[in-house]
Amino acid sequence: MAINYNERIPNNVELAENRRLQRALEAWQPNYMRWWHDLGPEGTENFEVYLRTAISVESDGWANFGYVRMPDYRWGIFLAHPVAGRTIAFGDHKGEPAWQEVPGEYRGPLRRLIVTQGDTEPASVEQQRQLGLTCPSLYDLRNLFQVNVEEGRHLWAMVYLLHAHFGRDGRDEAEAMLERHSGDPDKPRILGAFNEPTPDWLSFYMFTYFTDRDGKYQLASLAESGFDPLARTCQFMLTEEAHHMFVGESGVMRIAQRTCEVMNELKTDDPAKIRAAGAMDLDTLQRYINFHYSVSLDLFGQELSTNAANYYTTGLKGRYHETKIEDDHRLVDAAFPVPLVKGERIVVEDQPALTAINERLREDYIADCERGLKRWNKAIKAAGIPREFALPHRAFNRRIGLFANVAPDIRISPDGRVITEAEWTHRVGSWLPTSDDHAFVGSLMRGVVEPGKIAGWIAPPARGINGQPFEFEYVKFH
Ligand code: BYC
Ligand code: FE
Ligand code: FE
Repeated sequence: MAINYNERIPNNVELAENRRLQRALEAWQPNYMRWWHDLGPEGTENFEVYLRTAISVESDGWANFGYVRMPDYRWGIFLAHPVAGRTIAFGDHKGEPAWQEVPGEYRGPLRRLIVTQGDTEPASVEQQRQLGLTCPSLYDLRNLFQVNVEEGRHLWAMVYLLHAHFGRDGRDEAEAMLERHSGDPDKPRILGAFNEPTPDWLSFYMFTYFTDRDGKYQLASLAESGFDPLARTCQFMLTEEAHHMFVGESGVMRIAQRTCEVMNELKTDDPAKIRAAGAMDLDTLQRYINFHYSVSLDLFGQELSTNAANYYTTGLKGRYHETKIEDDHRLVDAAFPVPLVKGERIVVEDQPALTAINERLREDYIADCERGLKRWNKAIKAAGIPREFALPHRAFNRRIGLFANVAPDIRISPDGRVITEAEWTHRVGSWLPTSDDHAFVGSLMRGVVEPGKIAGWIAPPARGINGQPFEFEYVKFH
């Protein structure tokens, strides 16, 4: 089960023993490389980057760091080890052996889940493709590229499942992954957040904090799947995801730290003065939090979803940490509290737990988001600044679900009040990033690529990568 890097497509699935599949994937590979060249990180063909590459799917399999020439990264197919005798943990098939092949009756919905998951991966690479040009330091540039190559690998993970288990339509879907593009008016990516631009590094850190975290929760739910190859694939993807969220959390933290430093130096909390000193004021950071959080909440789908109920009942997609939950894992008669708008107020009402599966996952996600906010607030407090970040109400700025179109002329404020469209229009500039915010943040974005140097709007990291100092030459240009 070791990863075989001697093959054209590195893998731990004994690809060489299935010539047909191997040939099909080898035929897809040049299309992937063309996509990476055209829509992957801009202008990086000759960069050597200090990257980690998996040498095994064991927990110490990440110990391998070294310089990799960007397009030579070895994208491959890595599944977590099978668990002998694994059974399905939930739904109508609870207790039956996990499926090694796609059950015919669930082929359509299973393919749809895999395609939706797969589509987000190259989308994020497309969204981030220009960021290398304006990196705040070599350390950050290296982290960006690490995230990018791993999102590319996540696409490989889903394409493998499509090729290996879905025949002709699987191959067609694999092609279509490279034909939809983020923000393309004719062929957009499937989910909303993946068509939003990621124009600056503040957006990038917010995206990796909030949107990659949706990835964590979706992957964890798919890692419970009764379809064993999907479960094992997602299990390994989760080990890569942890670093992406670390990049986001530490990135926002370092920006807030730098802002506090400037505020203390200048003894001011005036956003104009903070900006004039080349730092990002905390109000702007809060508006970015509001945007990225609300857009990421939409990724969990409708609060009440028959799709989600069916995925669960049929054993395709479970709950977060399904096997650690103590209930009957069928949920036929169970209820779950769901917030909804009643007149002037948001109230919480019990709904069938099966239809509320998406909302339950969103709830797990919200609790996880709070943890990082607490850590950011602790750092702000430690700097002596009397100010806290907060997550807006889950109903704020939603485009999917019960809060998306409550009624004409009705909106929800960040503190969860039902308000009129007029109040929204009047105040939205203090709630969501404005064009002025984007222009200001954009004006700070200049590439800093000398080892040991860093842009003025962000603090250096507490420690480097793999025990290396911050001054290490994380990227070599040729
Ligand atoms: N935008 O019944 P509903 C990641 C559609 S991120 C646009 O609630 P369901 C990553 C929905 O498709 C993780 N459309 O749907 C992060 C449905 O369409 P149809 C990605 C949306 O299926 C960073 C309709 O609305 N993985 O890995 O219960 C970097 C009704 O909705 C949206 C997954 O998402 C939206 N936001 O829930 C790189 C896992 N939301 O049927 C990577 C796989 C809903 O009416 N996907 N719609 O045509 C799923 O599990 C489900 O598809 C969803 C939606 C949870 C997304
Ligand atoms: Fe991913
Ligand atoms: Fe990710």
